[in-house]
Amino acid sequence: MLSPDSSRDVMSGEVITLPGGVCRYWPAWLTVEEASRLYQQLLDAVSWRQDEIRLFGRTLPLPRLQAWYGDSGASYRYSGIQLEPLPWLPDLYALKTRVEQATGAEFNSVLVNLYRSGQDSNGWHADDEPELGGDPLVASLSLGSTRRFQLRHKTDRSIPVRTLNLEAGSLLFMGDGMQQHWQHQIPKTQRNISSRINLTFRRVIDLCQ
Ligand SMILES: O=C(O)CCC(=O)C(=O)O
Ligand SMILES: [Mn+2]
Repeated sequence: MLSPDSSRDVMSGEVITLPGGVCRYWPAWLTVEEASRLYQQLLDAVSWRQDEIRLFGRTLPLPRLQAWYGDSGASYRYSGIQLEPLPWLPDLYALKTRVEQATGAEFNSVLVNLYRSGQDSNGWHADDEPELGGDPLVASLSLGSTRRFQLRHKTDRSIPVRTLNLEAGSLLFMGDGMQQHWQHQIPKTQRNISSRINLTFRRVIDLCQ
């Protein structure tokens, strides 16, 4: 059942209109077979790294593994972690092209996350670093275990939190206003689940231009 502020169209996905932002969502963007093949291939092929973050004066391991791929020069820094792009893997580049066709946006990089279990997570944040420009567009493709993805307004806490269960093969496009006005997270879960891979395609703008 779609809520009154959403509409569905095969090409443009389900449009989720929020105060100050808009998303488009394709729950089964890849077939089950394709999603499971890509999950296995990426699990093996991606150069996973365990980064650390400094929080309240302590250094802690990031609660997930990650990797950054993209065009040369598409460097990205968040939470004090500097990411230099690895050259595109063929699977990642092919997905980037398809995601661009579906969303109409252009991307030059992808952050790949590996949530090893329900204890891995991604806290409330927006993808609003300066190198992503004024109103970043981000496309998120999920593989492996289903995880809860939540959205909350940055300032108006009277607006209810929105939750989407991102299944393998789903594509979520966070469009205009979403990084300016909303935050998102993947909370931990006590459920005994296996791992999940998430790809967020992004466009790094050359700040030196
Ligand atoms: O795993 C997800 O669905 C979201 C990942 C994310 O928001 C990020 O890496 O910035
Ligand atoms: Mn994010």
